[in-house]
Amino acid sequence: MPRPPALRTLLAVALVAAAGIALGQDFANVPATEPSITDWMLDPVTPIAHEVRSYTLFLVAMTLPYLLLPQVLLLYCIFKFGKKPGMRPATFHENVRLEVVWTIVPALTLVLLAIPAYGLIKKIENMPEADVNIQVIGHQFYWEYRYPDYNDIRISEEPLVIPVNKTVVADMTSVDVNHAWWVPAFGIKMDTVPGRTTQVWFNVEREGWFKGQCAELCGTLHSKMLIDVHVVSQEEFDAWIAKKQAEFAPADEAEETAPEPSAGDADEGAVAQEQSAS
Ligand SMILES: [Cu+2]
Repeated sequence: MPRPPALRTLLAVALVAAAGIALGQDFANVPATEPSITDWMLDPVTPIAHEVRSYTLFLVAMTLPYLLLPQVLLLYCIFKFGKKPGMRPATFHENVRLEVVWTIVPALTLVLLAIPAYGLIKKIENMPEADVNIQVIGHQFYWEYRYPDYNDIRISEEPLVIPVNKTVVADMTSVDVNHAWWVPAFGIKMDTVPGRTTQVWFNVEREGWFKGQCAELCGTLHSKMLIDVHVVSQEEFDAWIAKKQAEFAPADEAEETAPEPSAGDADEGAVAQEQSAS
C-alpha cells in the first residue's frame, strides 16, 4: 500500500535530518556551541585568506564585463537591427581597428590579472620565519600532527591546536596515498604526497574552531578525513603543550621505534598510490 504524501515527506525529512546528525557527529571533537567556521569567502582569518578573497573579487570584477558585454550587444542588435524576412542585408565586413581593440584589451586584462596573482603565489609559497613549526601527516584515513619544537608531541584523530597571531609553518607529507590538507578559512589547500614534503604557512588572526576536510580523493573513507583546528591564546597553547608533554612522556620512549614517514613508508606509499591511482 503506497504511503500518504504527508508521511512520505515526513520520512524524507527524518532521513535528511538523520544524515545531518550523522555527519555532524564526525566533528565530535568540536564543542556543539562552536560555530562551524569554514567559509573563506565570508570569513577569512589569515593574511593569505584575505588576499585570496580580494584577488577573487578583483578577478570577478575584471572578467564580468566580458560576460555581460556580448550578451548586452547581442540583445541590442536583435532589437535594434532585427528585420523582417526579405530585407537585403548590409554587405560590409571587417573592421581592423575594432579587431585590434578587442584583441589588445582582453590581453591587457590578463596581464593585469597575472601581476597580483604572481605576487600572491609568491607570498603563499615563500615560508616566513616560523613561531611554531608543525608537521602534518596524512594517513588513510586520518590526520596526524607533530610538534617538533615541543619534544615531537604527536597527536592523531584529534584537533590541531595552535596559538593565535603566531606564524605557523607546516611541513606536510603522507605515509600512503596523496591527501590534501584543506582549511578554507585559512586559504589553504595543500597536497600531502608520499615521499615528498610540501609546506604551507598561516597566521590565524583570532581564536576559535576552524574546520576543514581532506580534498584529494584518497580511498573509501576519504569523506571521513575531517580537519579540526583549535586556535587558542598563547597561554592556553602553553598549557595544552605542557599537558600533552606530561601525557605522552612515557609513551614517547615506546614510540621511539615507530616508523618515520620517510624512505620505507614512502616506497610503500608510492605503490599504494599507483594502485589507487588517485
Ligand atoms: Cu584523504
